[in-house]
Amino acid sequence: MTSTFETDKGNGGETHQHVPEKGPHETADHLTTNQGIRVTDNQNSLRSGERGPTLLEDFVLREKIFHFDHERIPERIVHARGSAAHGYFELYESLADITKADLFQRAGEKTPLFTRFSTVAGGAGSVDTPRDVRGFAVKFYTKEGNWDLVGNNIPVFFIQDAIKFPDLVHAVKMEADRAFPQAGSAHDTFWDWASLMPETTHMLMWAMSDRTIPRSLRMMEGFGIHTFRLVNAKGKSTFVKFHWKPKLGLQSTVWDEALKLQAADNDYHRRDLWESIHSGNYPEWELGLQLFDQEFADAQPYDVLDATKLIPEEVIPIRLVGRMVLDRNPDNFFAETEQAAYCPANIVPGVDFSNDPLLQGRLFSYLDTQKSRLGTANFHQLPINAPKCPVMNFQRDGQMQMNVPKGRANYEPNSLSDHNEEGGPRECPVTGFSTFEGRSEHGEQGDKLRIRAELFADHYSQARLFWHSQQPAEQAHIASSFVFELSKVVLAQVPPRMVANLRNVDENLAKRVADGLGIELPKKNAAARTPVDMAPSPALSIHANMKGTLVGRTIAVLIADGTDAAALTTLGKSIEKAGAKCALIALKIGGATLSDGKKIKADGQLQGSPSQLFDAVAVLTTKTATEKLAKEGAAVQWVMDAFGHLKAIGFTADSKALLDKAGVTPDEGVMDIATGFVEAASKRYWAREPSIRNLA
Ligand code: HDD
Repeated sequence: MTSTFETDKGNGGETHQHVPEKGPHETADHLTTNQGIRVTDNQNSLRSGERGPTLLEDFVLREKIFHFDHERIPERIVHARGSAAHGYFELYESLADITKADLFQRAGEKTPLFTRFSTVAGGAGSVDTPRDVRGFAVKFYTKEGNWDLVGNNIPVFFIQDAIKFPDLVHAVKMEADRAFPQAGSAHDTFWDWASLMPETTHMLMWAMSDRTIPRSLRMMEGFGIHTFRLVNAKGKSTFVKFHWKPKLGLQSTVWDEALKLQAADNDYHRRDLWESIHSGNYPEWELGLQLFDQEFADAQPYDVLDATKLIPEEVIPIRLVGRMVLDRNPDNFFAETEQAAYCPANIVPGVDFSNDPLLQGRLFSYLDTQKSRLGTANFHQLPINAPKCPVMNFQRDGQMQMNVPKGRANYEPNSLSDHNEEGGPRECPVTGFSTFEGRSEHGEQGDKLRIRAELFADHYSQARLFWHSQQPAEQAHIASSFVFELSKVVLAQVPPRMVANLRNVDENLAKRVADGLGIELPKKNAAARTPVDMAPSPALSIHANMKGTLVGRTIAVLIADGTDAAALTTLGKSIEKAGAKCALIALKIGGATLSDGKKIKADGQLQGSPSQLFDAVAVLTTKTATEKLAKEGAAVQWVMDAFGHLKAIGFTADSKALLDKAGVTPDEGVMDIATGFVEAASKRYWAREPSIRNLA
């Protein structure tokens, strides 16, 4: 298609569009080269004679191959695998009392945004469901410029100081010499490094929890992590931590399910996000603020500038101030999702940084990395990155300059405007961004020192808080994840060193992990600062915050020839009434002929649609069909896995034989379809787990 580039009106205050002039015979679907020359034949290169050599002269071929050869750009050094969507932020109430940021002034006002979710360790082509932290980056296109809130789905981070980031990333990504494992932390170098860095302990607890194996990008929280500032028109600053709360509630998979999802669908999360938006089920999150002042900060047993610490919601409640709705899929993955360049340094008047040393380092890294990734200092002109407000300055030139600035003035101050010529833009002393003038009385200024503040040395109190805020099933998952990951570590010195650290978190946890590894409980690692006990925070538990809802979920129904048409209609209606999608699975994608003689198409073929793709399953087959399915490995596995993944299973008297074959023993999540299956489907059955799997 025609390569038409348009610069956004926001760039340089200039509008400069290349619109191909229409030739006399031109229609919109003319195939052309990048120079606009119409192409007669896109199937055959130019050759000398019918069977002769291809000619160098063939500019159509050369240009096409040249462009193809250069299609790839360096992937992100971290967060390479991502999926994104357009949407908007809608403000509930004016926040003018705490911030002058324009997007927070008028209740009901919508600000466009682009949100990208990502895994951290894997490459761009890696799977969606490894055990990994998820990035949660939001670019708000405000009227006063772009504000990027570049967060994760975990409210704390592995390290306290940006100087450690390259070590963290080198340790966690595939190992330098062998280039494996891809997209996972279960290997020597990560645990070698982490076990030597006690400050990672709190985040490790989160990473080993089910937070890192989310069911859907739509069902996870987001966090700005650092303490930021909001500044109002009078110059008053309030500290803030940003939260995103998913409307669909929190939900994760279980580990065995996450592993099997990697085989069932590499793109499980990407597809889920894309399909839900495509079908009009727009995912939503509420933006929450934790607001506090210096007096509160000074009174805490942790430092609010330390990114390995959180503020429990029970201590500072979250004020929900607006919602983000993602309502449009990107038109082009590369142009938008891949070229999106987020940067925590992109803030607007009314928002400001804190002295968090991790944040301060990030302020450098992102702008810098975009140059090596996108190849030019002009990447801000790409449509996905361009602000939706005027951009006017004296920055000029550089590779891929898309704007055509006019006039002589490319410096400032100048007096050209005084002489009736274009003098260019001027400073904005009142409306411009002015850095909050923080006072230095809290040790925020002074001699140049390579040290950390005293409270940063407490590496265990909040790890312990997290552990004690989890429900028993969640604790078992955390302990088991440590066992799984450390069992993959070959370096003998590493697992005991990690367990020695865990003894500072909780003796019971450490003992369970040591038992699970089959090693002696090592001597406790000396803590740099004695941990304190904090009141448990139920807000940190996923299980305590799951919504008993089927909205946004999918229930699969296994059908076969002869399936009762009326029963299927009743079941399908009640699934849809509960807000879920009903997926029909059959031996053949062509579907099945129901009891009423009508053929119904399937949504998935059984062998390609294992039950880990669904939130609950039901088997609605005749006795004869069930007997046949009981000899089909994929059908038996389908039910067995649903049971193992703690899902509800619906059956009928005729289909129960399949469950028997799969070794499914009825419990409160396994029931006749007619006796409350759809209601039961909104839950996972944690109590079942100890009967089917040994957890640490
Ligand atoms: Fe980072 C990307 C989140 C610490 C350096 N980071 C990146 C992305 C997310 C985060 C979500 C992907 C954005 C996108 O979708 O394009 N990073 C975080 C969070 C951190 C954090 C929540 C701690 C609270 N990051 C961090 C540090 C450094 C970086 C301390 C370096 C000093 N991060 C980068 C980077 C990346 C990046 C190398 C890679 C690609 C990119 O920026 O655009 O600059």
